[in-house]
Amino acid sequence: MANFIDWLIGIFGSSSQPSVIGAINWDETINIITPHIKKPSQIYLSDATYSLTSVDELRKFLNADRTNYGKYEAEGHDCDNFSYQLMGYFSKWSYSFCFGIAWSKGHAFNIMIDSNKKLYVIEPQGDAIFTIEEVIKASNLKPLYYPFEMVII
Ligand SMILES: [Ca+2]
Repeated sequence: MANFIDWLIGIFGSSSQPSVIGAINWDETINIITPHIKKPSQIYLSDATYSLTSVDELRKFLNADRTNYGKYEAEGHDCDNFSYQLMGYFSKWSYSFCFGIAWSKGHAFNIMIDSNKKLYVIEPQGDAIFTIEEVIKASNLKPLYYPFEMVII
């Protein structure tokens, strides 16, 4: 029953659409991600422009969203599934936000460019939000998230 309720909340959402606070174009998006990916050719952008929202709005969304409560199953419902699920729920609004999936060598997670045009890493298995600078500096975070090997937004 709890799983069914989680599923319903996931489909219909208990959160409202994050506020749109600006926009970003293709070139700006590429320029922000390129320094952090092994091969720039591995950046896949689906829109010419994206809407932006704030980290506060992202936090509100993450608090309402239930993806982080999913059960981890190695080679089953694992890191890639969590990241696809969170991107899916973040893609249900009328606006296409600059929110996507990234892979490092051994992990899949989410990324977002916020309304200050700063790049963030989001861990969909626990709702942690890190600036890209925090990821690069932290010896426990960097091997998990950096550098990116592929990005889809
Ligand atoms: Ca959550």
